[in-house]
Order: sequence, then C-alpha cells, then structure tokens
Amino acid sequence: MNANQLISIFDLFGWTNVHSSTITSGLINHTWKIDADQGEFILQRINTNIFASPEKIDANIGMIAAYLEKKSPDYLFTIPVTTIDGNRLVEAPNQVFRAFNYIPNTNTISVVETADQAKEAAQTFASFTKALIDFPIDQLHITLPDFHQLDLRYHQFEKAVQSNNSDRINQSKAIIHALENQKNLVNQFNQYIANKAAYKRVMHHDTKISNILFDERGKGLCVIDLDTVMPGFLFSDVGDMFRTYISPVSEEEQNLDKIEVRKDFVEAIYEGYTSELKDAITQFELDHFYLSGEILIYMQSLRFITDYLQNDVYYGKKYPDHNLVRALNQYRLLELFQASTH
Ligand code: GN1
Ligand code: MG
Repeated sequence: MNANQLISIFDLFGWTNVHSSTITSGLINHTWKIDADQGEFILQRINTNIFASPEKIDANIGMIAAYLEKKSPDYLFTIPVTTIDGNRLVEAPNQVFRAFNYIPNTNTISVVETADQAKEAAQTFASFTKALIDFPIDQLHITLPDFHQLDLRYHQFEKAVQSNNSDRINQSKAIIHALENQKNLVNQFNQYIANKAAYKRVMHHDTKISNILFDERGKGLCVIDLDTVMPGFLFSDVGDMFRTYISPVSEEEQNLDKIEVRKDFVEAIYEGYTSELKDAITQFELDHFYLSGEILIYMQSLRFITDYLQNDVYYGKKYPDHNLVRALNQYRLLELFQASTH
C-alpha cells in the first residue's frame, strides 16, 4: 500500500492534516494511530485474504453494540466511525479499512508482566462474555468458519505432512513426530465439543493482552480487535489466555530455554476468569479449564508447523525457519504447561 492510497482513505473519512504512525504488530491486520484536525483515531486494514467477509464482522459489532447499549449502557464498547458517506467499511482491492475513535488515557500492554495483569485481563475478557450471556447467539455471523476446530487443524497438519515439501519436512521431523504423539488431545477436544454441558457463548477468540484497553491505573476498560468475535466454546478464550500470558516470553522467542510456566499466572487466570463469570460457568467448563490451555497451545503449534510446511503463506516470516521456530516454541510451552497442570 503506498502513501497516496492511504491519503485517499484519510479523505474518505474527511480527515485533514493527518499524522499517521503504525502501531501494530498483529500477524494478520495492520493498525495505525491517526492524529488529524478532526481528532485521534485508530485506522485498521483488514486482510481480506483471511477475513473474506468483513461485512459479517461489521454486522456482528453492530449487533453487539446495540445489545450492550440497551442492556448494559455503562459497558464500554467501541464501534467503528463512519466515513463522510456514512460507511463503516471502506473497500479497496484485497483489503478493507475501518476506523475507531481513539479512547484517550488508555494503554495497551504487549507482554504480561505481573500476575495481577493476568488476573485483570482474564476478568476483562470474562466480563465481555458475561455482558453478552443472554445475547441471541445464533444471530452472530461466523466470521472465520472452523477457526478453533482442532480436528480440522489436525487434518490440515496431516495433509501438509503428506505434501512434497521434503526439505522442510526433513527439517521438522522431530516436531511432526511430537505433535502426532499428542493426537489424543484431538479426541479430548472432540469429546469436549460434543458434550451437552459445553455451552456456546460469545467468545472473543483472540485473548492476548494487547487486545484490551487499560486505564492509567491498570484497570481493564474494554476489549478490542473484534474480528473473531463469534459463537464459540469457553476453551477458546481461556486457552488463548494460558497460551499467551503464562510464559515470560512470547511465541516469537527463539531461545526456547526462556520459555517458562509462571504458576502464579496460571492461578491468576483461573481466579480472574471464574470469579467474574461464576454465575454462568458450568462444572463441566471448570473441569476442563486447564485442558483449554492444552488445546489452544497445541493448536497453535499445529498451525505454525502447517504454515511452515506450506511455505509460510498464512503467517509470513521474518527469517527462513521462522514458523518452524514458532511451532517448536509453542510445543515447548505445551509440554511445560502439561507438566505443571497434570
Ligand atoms: C493471529 O494477527 P493476530 O496476532 O491478531 C491469528 C491467531 C493466532 C495469532 C498467533 C485470524 O492473530 O489465531 O493465535 O495470530 N489470527 C487469525 O500470533 O488467524
Ligand atoms: Mg487478532
């Protein structure tokens, strides 16, 4: 995307004297902070190779906003601003843009540094699901079909292993074997989703801590990055918190010896999440709380190695074996997490 294209997007929103700076960092979308005469905004480019139907995302956000406004008017929820022509989405080839008002005096956190932060984040995601506990869930669009379907992710992995990418398959023999040895998790996943006591809830599906806006005192104000908000099971949000909060280093860390499970952070997620959602959470969901972490960490390792075997088409790479290293990183985390929770 060149500067002129970006400027024409600014024009559609009616922004003048724009100063823009890149702020993230996600593997899929791109985000800018905008300072203009009209105020401060967050501009996002949605990758439509991955999110094929941005209008479904927008419809979900609109329905949820309308519901919350009626039922929980104090709940802070951000909805995209409109262009001069009254549109919340701006279409360009292979990409779609949208913008939000920037909420002043808020911070994001990129790495979970304290157990208190983990607890606060868990509470903030739980309160989102809690505020929507009676939302007519069938009205929500599925923005990414089968997103956290472990069974399907495993099949995609198997197919990638059977491909002709012999160099990369040779490079990743050990991790392929290790992942195959953990296939029992796929069975446990299938039993989980088939159980009547596993409720469908409004899940965020991307509960990394950078998807929360905090106030200056470290209190979670609201959840952001709502593209994957759709019906799901509790394991999705819970599991992705374990995956992304418990280790002092992220999935990007190449020195695997730095990966750790911080037990007090594991407890903090449990405390924060279950205390907030206590009236709704079922015994079944509690019994499978830690399994959620195994499912999501395992799934992420499968997804990274699958992408490696498919030449990095989904996640991209910054160095040659990037997705192999990410897969190994997540596998190490899985082993450590299993050792600490079994
Ligand atoms: C992607 O782009 P980002 O960081 O928000 C991915 C998540 C993965 C994550 C791993 C739509 O999220 O599922 O957990 O990368 N989102 C999609 O970093 O595939
Ligand atoms: Mg995301």
